[in-house]
Amino acid sequence: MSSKLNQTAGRRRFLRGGAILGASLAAGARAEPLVVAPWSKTPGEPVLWHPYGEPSPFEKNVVRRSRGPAPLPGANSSMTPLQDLHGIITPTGLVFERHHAGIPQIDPEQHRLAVHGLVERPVIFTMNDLVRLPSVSRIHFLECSGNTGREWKGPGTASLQFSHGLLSCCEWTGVPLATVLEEVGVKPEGAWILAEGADSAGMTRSIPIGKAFDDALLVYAQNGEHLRPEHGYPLRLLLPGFEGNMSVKWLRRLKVGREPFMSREETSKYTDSLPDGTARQFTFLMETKSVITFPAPDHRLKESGFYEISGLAWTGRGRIKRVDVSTDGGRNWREARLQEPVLDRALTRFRLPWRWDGAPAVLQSRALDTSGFVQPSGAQLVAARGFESNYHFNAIQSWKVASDGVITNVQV
Ligand SMILES: Nc1nc2c(c(=O)[nH]1)N[C@H]1C(S)=C(S)[C@@H](COP(=O)(O)O)O[C@H]1N2
Ligand SMILES: [Mo]
Repeated sequence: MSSKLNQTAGRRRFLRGGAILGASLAAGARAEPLVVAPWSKTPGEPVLWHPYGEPSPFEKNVVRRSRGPAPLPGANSSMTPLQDLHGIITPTGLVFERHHAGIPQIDPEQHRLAVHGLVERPVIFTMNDLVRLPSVSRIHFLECSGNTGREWKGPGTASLQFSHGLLSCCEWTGVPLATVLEEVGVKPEGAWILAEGADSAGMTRSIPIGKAFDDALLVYAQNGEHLRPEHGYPLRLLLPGFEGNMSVKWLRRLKVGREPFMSREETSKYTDSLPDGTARQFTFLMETKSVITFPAPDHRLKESGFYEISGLAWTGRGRIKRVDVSTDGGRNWREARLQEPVLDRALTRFRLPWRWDGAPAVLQSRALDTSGFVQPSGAQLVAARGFESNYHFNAIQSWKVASDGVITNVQV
């Protein structure tokens, strides 16, 4: 289609939308003069009111939330309020946190990264040594593989923030790990790399050497500023599309070896129990997934009429190709509009106009990625994997809208 035709089609769609809106807007309109509010009559706050900018006080409920107190010192997570966000970038102050032993406060002058093992020239880098190397900035999602884990055993919590909030998407700036590996010279038998964090959890994961050379980043900045302490200041690993746990924060050591190192986080944890009693190990990829972020259980629809259904889709395999949305529990599907840019292993925003007639409805979204992978139904996922796992739950999510506008988490 030519761009001219595209514009015409877009305009026609818009007019149709306008017709839907018309009735409800007219009902609210008043033929009265516009009030001049107090804030229009006197100068406002000065510059540098907040030397580091903050949201409006009216947005004070848009915050990360945690399920409860830490079971062990510092071992906790907080969740991103996806229900209140727009576009694809997560504001840094709202990016979920997952720490196994709290947030270390690290002086960048004293921080070191050791690269050793099966290498020609073992090196200990300072932060200055690292940041002077050629850098890149890329936009990628990061999802904890435990995200949505409570859905394995039936409908989990009635909140998008708590069901899907271990998810973020940021612009990351850092040095390709490949550059550092070329500096130290990986020996031919080097096949895996152990990544270790400087927190007291001593988090360690084994990374296949192919991923390390392909697109792994040694990240020092997030959304344009230096990493925040809770996200790994001054240095973290980022493995695009892989489970969040492997993106080791407060990175202090990389050791090249022949085989995986079989650390705690890849044996007793972060493996997926199967119905036959065995477990899947090294399930790195985050698979195709999507969720409707408006409307969600964290909202309530006050009246029938026009709404724009909106949500997020992502895949560790590449780009999102299509998202279908159902408003009747999966009987009929309509293709949603994907908002540009649709980036490689980044969150993709989708939108679909909807007129709610006030009757009960079940909203669902289903993503398809460029590799041809379709997001499974809950039944398909459980048939393949059983329900003993805590990780990698990526099934279609259903939100039920009741006639009073209350929204709940259901499985259909
Ligand atoms: N050193 C270290 N790295 C870590 C963790 C940790 O506890 N210690 N948590 C991991 C887990 S489980 C996840 S999901 C991501 C979360 O990154 P974020 O807190 O920046 O969102 O960091 C990973 N990297
Ligand atoms: Mo995680």
